[in-house]
Amino acid sequence: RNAQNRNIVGKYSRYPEIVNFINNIVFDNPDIASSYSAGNAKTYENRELKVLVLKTSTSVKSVWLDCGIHAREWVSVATCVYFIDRLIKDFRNGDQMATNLLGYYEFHILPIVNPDGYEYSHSTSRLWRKNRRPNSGSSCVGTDLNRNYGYQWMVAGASNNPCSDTFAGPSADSEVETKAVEKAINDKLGNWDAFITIHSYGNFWMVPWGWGKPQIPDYNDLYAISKIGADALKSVYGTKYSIGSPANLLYAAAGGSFDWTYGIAKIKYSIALELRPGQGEADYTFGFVLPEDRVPSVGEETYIGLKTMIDAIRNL
Ligand code: ING
Ligand code: ZN
Repeated sequence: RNAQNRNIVGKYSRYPEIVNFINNIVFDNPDIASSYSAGNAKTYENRELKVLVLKTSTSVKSVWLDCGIHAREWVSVATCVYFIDRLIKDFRNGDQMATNLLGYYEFHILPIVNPDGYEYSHSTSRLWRKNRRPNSGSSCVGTDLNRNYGYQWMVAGASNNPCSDTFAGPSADSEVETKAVEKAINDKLGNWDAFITIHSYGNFWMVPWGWGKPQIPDYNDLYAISKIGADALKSVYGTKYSIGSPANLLYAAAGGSFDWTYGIAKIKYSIALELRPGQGEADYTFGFVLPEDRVPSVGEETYIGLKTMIDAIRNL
């Protein structure tokens, strides 16, 4: 166990600190924690996509949670870290919902889908969004990983210009980060009860589709479960979320991860969140650059919202 490190829970932290955090969790909790490298892949800058698995001997189905697909959305990454810490603490303290959840589910948590971009947003350019792989024939770097997934790729809200922040990549599933997540999902296909991917900002609790306005066949079921989560989240600090699809709440955007998990991997409860700040809040003008002292409350409310939603899915 590496005890030299600062406690990163409730803080913004760097990629190596999060790798250490996961390694320490595994070392300290050998009965419930393990980790693997998604897709056994390395990013362009040679980083691993380290997934933490939390489960018990009775876990039968699986839940996926990822954060940090977009580099600048730091509060997303910090919320995955908070979620891991709090779920383990609640479980150890005998919290009923945490006990029920880990008694039934295997959690796969990837706190940073886009480590190269994340580090670049810390070192060089705070508002960087994409990954950091160079594009052939252009001096502009990076692909928007949430436009790169291979379902209805490039049909709306994505760009074929490598200099755009929403560049969808040279082809569908071209990026190692995309392929790694798809491989991890494919390796347990049919076993996932939920896929949850976390962004910031705007306070949105989102269901597919991103690619366009048509309503999914399961809309009413996804809405009901989202309402349970958003109500639980609101009960903590009064934060209000709007529920709906990206195409209806924000803008149409194809190639997002949850369109792929819903459309291709057939994970019914495919959910995407946009964390704080939300419109109408005093913090709204901070946008992606939310002050670090908000991290513990965002982490806590999101944890309560997600755990309540997942427990409702478990009880279906
Ligand atoms: N928002 C998401 C984006 O990629 C989204 C919204 C989610 C679109 C899921 C499509 C699918 O644009 C941010 N803030 O990145
Ligand atoms: Zn995002």
